[in-house]
Amino acid sequence: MKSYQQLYINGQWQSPVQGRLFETVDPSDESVIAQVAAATAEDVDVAVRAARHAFDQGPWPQLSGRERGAVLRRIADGIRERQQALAELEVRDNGKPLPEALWDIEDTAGCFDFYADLAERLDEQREQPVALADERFSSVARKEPVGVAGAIIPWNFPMLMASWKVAPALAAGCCMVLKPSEVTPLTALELADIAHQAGLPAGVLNVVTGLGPDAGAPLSEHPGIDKLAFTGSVPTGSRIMQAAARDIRNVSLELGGKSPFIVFDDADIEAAVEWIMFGIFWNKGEVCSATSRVLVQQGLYDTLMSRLLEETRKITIGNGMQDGVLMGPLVNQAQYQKVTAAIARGTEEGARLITGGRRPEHCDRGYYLEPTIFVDVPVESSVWQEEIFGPVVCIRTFGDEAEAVQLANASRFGLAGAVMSRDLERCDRVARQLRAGIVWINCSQPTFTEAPWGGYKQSGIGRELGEWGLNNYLETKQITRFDSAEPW
Ligand code: TXE
Repeated sequence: MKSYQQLYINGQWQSPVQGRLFETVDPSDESVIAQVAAATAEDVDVAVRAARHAFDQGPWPQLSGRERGAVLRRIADGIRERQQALAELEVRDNGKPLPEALWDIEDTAGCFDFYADLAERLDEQREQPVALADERFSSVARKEPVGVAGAIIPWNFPMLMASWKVAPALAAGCCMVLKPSEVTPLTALELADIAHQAGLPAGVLNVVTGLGPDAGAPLSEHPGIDKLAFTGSVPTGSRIMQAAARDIRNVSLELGGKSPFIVFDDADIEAAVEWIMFGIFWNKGEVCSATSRVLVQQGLYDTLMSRLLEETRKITIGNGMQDGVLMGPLVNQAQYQKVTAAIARGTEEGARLITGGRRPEHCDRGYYLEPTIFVDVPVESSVWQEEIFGPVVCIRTFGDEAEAVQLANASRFGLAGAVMSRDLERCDRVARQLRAGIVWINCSQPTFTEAPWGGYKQSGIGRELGEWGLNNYLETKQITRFDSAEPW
């Protein structure tokens, strides 16, 4: 078994060239969980070369989809065998409650199984005939792996976010260098171990832990990378896109959000309350598609608010390992400072804080924050406009459907949105007007491995999950033959 002080490169555990380490911290009590290998540009270079060699010379891209699928299924099995331990590790590193972490790990395994199926299907669907108007020629469109992918992922769903990139890349026949977030690096190293045990050939998956500027930046700039896949903040996404632009590398980005949740006055109030609670307080609001802006039709406002306040006050905050805890600590000190600063700014900007905004009284250590609700939020305020990425929801009223749509779309983000109403025609109409990549009707947040995930506007470029996720890692080649005996 590996040590967290080593990187997984070319099928081996290796110490970082400069021997540097960084600490990963348990946000529930601020204790150090582990010292972790801090990769630098030299290590990234070795990892990219290993992936390059595995792609250019190794068997992986040449295997049939069925053969690759078998390895992916063994990885899924390996994840399930360690589900409890992986979930507990995720709780310590990220702070989320254990039931949520168990759910993440189950979904992670499911993602590998899903892409195992798509890898198999690729065997039948790799080449499709293209009908040409000029019948002297015949043509096929053929799907081939894009090559070596560099994946940079965040800390909110550490292992699940790894699977959204690793599973489709491997299914497609790509090789990969994965850099997890320095805030939650541990389960990505476990994933490397599981992949190794599952018989993944050397160099196909390489995991380099390290800081963004020291390991992420060299990965995004490395000329040996054919494709960059990133999930994280807009500023870092922009840097990655600039690095990709230098050598015209394929890039997909999943960035932030400020997702609206529209409640019409004919909606089922209890259901609306439940979905809002889940949408913003699940995973401490550290969710890119979080229900961070709620738009309530005037007639329903008072009733909805009193029920929402009632439910919010019932939330049990504490260490994610304790039974009955619904909300754990924020992921780290930096995020705690970012969220509390945003709350202070919101109050200064005229939004009315009606609950939360403070550290709970019973928590003297750890990055705990009460669930927070702002009302009467000015549309130009930063709390309404900017991603906070914490358990903070901003609520406003609206008069009619047109105003709801206008307010919902007035954002530089466009990741997700939701609409609640008993009038399904209205739901469908509004869903089609929202400028967002994911729209939920009478629900919020359920995520399906089969369905496309990604954003409009500054929420990103490209789609993950489903067949769209696989296509991220495939090139399309045209092969055209001149069939005529006549000269051209
Ligand atoms: O993000 P970063 P941070 C948002 C959220 C949060 C904010 C900051 O609003 O408060 O981002 O979080 C790597 N070159 N989201 O600082 O910097 C980094 O090591 C290459 C939304 O954690 O985007 C990590 O692996 N890589 C989001 C990854 O980028 C670099 C989830 C994400 O970190 C790099 C997380 C560089 N120069 C945060 N600098 C979502 N959409 O789900 C950093 N990284």
